[in-house]
Amino acid sequence: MQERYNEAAPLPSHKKPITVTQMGVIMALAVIACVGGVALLLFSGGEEGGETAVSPAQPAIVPAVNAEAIALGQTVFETNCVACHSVGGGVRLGPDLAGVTARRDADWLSRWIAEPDAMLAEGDPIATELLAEFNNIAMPNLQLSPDEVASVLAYLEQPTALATLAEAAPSTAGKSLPATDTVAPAVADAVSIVRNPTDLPAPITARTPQHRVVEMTAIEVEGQLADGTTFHYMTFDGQVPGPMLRLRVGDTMELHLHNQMESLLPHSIDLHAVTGPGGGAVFTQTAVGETSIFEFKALQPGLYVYHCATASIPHHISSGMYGLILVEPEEGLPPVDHEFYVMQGEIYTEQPFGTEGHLTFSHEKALDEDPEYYVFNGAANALTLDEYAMRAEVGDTVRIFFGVGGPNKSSSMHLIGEIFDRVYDQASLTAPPLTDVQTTLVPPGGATMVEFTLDVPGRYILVDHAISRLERGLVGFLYAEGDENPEIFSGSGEPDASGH
Ligand code: HEC
Ligand SMILES: [Cu+2]
Repeated sequence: MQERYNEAAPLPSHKKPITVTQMGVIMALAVIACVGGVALLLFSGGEEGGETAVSPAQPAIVPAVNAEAIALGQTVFETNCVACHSVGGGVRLGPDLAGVTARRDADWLSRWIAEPDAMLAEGDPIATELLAEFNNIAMPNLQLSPDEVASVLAYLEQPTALATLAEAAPSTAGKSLPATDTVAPAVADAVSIVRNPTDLPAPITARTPQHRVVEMTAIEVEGQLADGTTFHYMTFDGQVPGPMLRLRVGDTMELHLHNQMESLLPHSIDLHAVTGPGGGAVFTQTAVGETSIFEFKALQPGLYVYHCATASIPHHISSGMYGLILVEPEEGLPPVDHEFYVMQGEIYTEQPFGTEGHLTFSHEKALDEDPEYYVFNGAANALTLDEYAMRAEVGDTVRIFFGVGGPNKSSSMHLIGEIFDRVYDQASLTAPPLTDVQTTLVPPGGATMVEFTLDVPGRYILVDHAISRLERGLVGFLYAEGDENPEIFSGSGEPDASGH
């Protein structure tokens, strides 16, 4: 039983004794299950309407109709506005909105929330002044419906009304109104955003410089973060990481970035393979429904990170907007049997790790660099699932293109049970590789290329050796099929049968 890491990921047919390390991992996993359960209990048992900081100036009684609008407005606000605004919590990318309904005219406010881009384009004097005051960061058009605009204004007018109401009559109103720390149910039709680690372009064979046209689309999507848990991801082409781009030194790339009509926010791309200010971000700030184009020449070989560079940048990156671009040297890379594409990231949710439901992004935790989830290829434990696990045969040479989207944490990349024969440190493909490496450091916005040969069959476990992160979703499997190799590895420890 304890080998069954995940119900959805049955083991391959070859069974073998588990090692001490694997045992450790398995026990850790048991702990996760327990901790997760406790967290959930604590969470669901939490007080309703826990926000009790009620200002005495607020009216104690709110008409039911208004309360509904305020509740909707709070949801709209938490989904669309918290990345840039607080209500009474201080300035973020945009102004603190406490008291904004008192300091601005109602018509101005409704129009501003609906179409700030149009008002800025017209040169509205208040908007222009605000823009200058906030470092020329323009508030995006969030495509809200008139109802949503009205409700968010109702909420901004009485931001603590619900808490007051819940306190005044906890038995009735407290039940039907969303308290500030409840969780919305998981989105029913949320999709898998996990990119299969085998999904990458083949090695380049053309050995003269070429012009390549690449189309990418910024897609915001409700995705599965963990079992029973969903999250609003932002992606390149719908998956995390974005597509791996592959070209040869001397190639030119013409990149077309589309931003879907359905997006809430503008998006852009900064590729570390680019030489020029902003790495592409200057040319590609792309409004909802639009397309931008830029071109660059790949001057230096290497494995580079790309990411969205639209404010709030940590919000966009942590929500999934990163990928790798490989610039092969003129002579190409040495051939190997398998290439895999893996990236590490962090996810900052308001709700603690293990909470079921639709989790919301926490700007505070992103600022504090205090993530709830760590992920390989976008979702918790994704690469342990049968459909996404890496597979090879004994005797094969394996190469992993590994990057850290982050945005904040370095990875101590390690494959339990294997030694990297070659590490292209810092993803430099022109310096000689390091040899015989156990663990390699990869900084945020950085990458590495590792190569090794599999000598012994079984399951190898990809981790960040900052190993607490394993209990927050950061783990992947690599299965090697083939004949046992007792000369290199054998033992007679407890086989599968023992309990916990
Ligand atoms: C990407 C960041 C961002 C998001 C998301 C955002 N805003 Fe803003 N907002 C700003 C910035 C920056 C300003 C001030 C500068 C300007 O004029 O654009 C601003 C200004 C405002 C103002 C004027 C404040 C004042 O003091 O007059 C209001 C009201 C406002 N936003 C409401 C909202 C609401 C409601 C939402 C969500 C539906 C929202 N904003 C989402 C960045 C954002
Ligand atoms: Cu973005």
